[in-house]
Amino acid sequence: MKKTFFIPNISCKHCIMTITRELEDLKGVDSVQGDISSKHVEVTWVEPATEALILETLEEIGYPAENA
Ligand SMILES: [Cu+2]
Repeated sequence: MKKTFFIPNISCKHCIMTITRELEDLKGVDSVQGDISSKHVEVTWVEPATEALILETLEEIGYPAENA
């Protein structure tokens, strides 16, 4: 699965680093590519990771995603 999430709280490279680290910790997440200016993060994953789990994790770490 591959999806781009819009994360309004992204403001600098540290936000991208935090999001990348936390999402890559999830089993099944293959890659995380963030872009500061567009506030978009592209995530590639396989099971057991799920979109719901990714959204939940983003919420927990203070970077809730909105529909792009
Ligand atoms: Cu930041």
